[in-house]
Order: sequence, then structure tokens, then C-alpha cells
Amino acid sequence: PLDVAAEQQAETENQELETLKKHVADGLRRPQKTLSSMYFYDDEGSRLFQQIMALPEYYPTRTEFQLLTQHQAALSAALRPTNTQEPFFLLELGAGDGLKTKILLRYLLETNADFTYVPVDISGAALDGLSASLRDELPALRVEPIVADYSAALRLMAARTGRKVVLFLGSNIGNFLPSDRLAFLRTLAEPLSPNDRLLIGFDLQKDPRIIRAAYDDAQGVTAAFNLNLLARFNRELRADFDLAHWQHYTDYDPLAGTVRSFLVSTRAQVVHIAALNQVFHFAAWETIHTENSYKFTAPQIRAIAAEAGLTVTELFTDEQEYFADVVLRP
Ligand code: AVJ
Repeated sequence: PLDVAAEQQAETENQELETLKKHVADGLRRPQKTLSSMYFYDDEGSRLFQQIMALPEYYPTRTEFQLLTQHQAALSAALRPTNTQEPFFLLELGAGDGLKTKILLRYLLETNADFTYVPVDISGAALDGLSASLRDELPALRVEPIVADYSAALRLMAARTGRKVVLFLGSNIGNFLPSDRLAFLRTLAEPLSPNDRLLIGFDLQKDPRIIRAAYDDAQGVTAAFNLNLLARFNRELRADFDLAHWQHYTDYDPLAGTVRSFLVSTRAQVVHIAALNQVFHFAAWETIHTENSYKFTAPQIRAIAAEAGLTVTELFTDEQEYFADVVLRP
């Protein structure tokens, strides 16, 4: 018999590989070579990111966790329908291990909210792991995972009756360039109705040294995370990047309000990428730009929201004002 599921799986994997190949070829052809931070998260990269979140220098995860814990009641009140009996949907874009979301989920269950949790991810494996842990820890929770890209999932959910609350936590919004961020927010806002809500995590501008240290930790985990991009291409694209001749470099630019991360070629070198059937030349100290991590101020957040046709209804922050979880409505 035909294994349709396996065939479909192979088909998507093939498409993903083609997209990756095109992306790498385009990015490495530019005068300022660039690769998207989107490709950090293969299995090894996801494991390294888990380690980053536990680092003493990496304040965002810990801070957002504290802030969600501290403001769980007010946050839940801002997110759930005014008629507390009314059923609603809690959608989460890029749920990960759900550690932070579980604070809200637990609180909503304890206060008898009638809701369905809808984690959205393009990776079915990630959602399986999350669903299993939720069945274990919060057996009363209704979970309806959707394996799809964010905008497809939102369009799908728009047809259902009841308020949609969309969570996009963890300062993932910081990875977008301003123009891409605007387009992304408009895509999120478009299928929503006035009764729906968004909760978005924004990392705030603070002492530049604290920000820089978070992306250049003493143990070198962030360096390994950045360098894994090249190791991934060696594995998946049969490239021959020699990791001994590459360095992680990162800096925070207070003018632009962004951390920029680079991979630096420590000598002139030629790299062959077999899957592309191409070679790429790197001069000594030439850089590949691999990530932006924008940091925001409260007035900037309001302006960004307004541009996308959204209004900030509440802005929750921690005692040190390091991080903000922002409630928005269309
Ligand atoms: C997952 C995008 C929130 O930008 O802080 C951490 C990724 N990169 N250390 C961030 C990241 C280097 C992280 N986000």
C-alpha cells in the first residue's frame, strides 16, 4: 500500500531543502553576505537555544517568565472576554516548550475560563512534544494544535465563533527588520475582528552593556549557536565550512536599537557548497550578518502598533523594566 503520510513528509522536506538552498545562494551572493536567523533552529540549534535561555547573561526568558507570573491575573483579565462565561481561543505562534504560556494556561483554568489552546507551529514534532507535556501537566486543558504557518492558521481560525487571543511571546518580534515587522503585524491583524486580542513580547532598551552581554555570553553558548548555522550547512548542504576559521561577533547599536550578530571569516578562504554546486569566496575578516535583535521603547511600541492598525490597550512590564508583554486590539 501507498504510504501517503510518508510521501507527503518527503515532499515537504524536499521543499524545505529547496528553500534553504535558494536562501543560502542568495544571501552569500550579496556584497554584505547575510543568512537568516530563521535557520538557527535545527535540532542542534534548538538544543543550544534551550541552553541560552538558562544562561546568567540571557535575561529575556527569565524576565518574561517573572512578569507573566507577577501579572497573571491582570493579563488574563485583559485577554479573556468581558463576559467571562464566553468561550474563546488562545492561539500561540511559536509555542516552543510552552513553559511561559503554562503560567497563563494554569491561571485561566483555575479561574474557570472556557477556552481552547491552539498552539501553531510549522513543525509537527514540536507540537507533539508540547501536547504530550500539556496532557500530563494540565489534563483539563482543551488543546487543538495546528501544523501550519502563522497566517494560514489565523485565517483558518477566523471562521470559528468566539474571541481569538493571539500570543507571540519571547521577543521573537525583535528578529524582524522594521519593514518585515510591519508586514508581519499587518498579516496578523488582517484576519482579526475588533473583539480579538494580541499579546506580544517586546524586549526593552536598557543598559547597552547588559544587552550586549546577553548575546555574547562568557561560556560561549551563543557563539556555538551562531556557528551551528555553518555546521548545519555542512550537514544539510554538504558544505565544507571549517569552523576553526570562523568567529562569533555581536554588538548592540543604541542608535538603531538593535543587536547585530555576525560570523567572521578569520582568514581568506573558499568554501564549497556541494548541494549548490558553487564555491564562495571570503576575504580575511569578511562578515556574514546572521541576526538582528531589536530592542524597543514604550513609545516605539505604540507607534509600531498604530502603523499596523493596532492599538495598545495594556503594557505589562517587570520591576526593572527590562521586558514588556503588550496587549493589543485591532
Ligand atoms: C528567540 C529571537 C527571542 O533574539 O533574543 C538568542 C534568539 N539569538 N541569542 C533573541 C537569540 C541569540 C532570541 N529570540
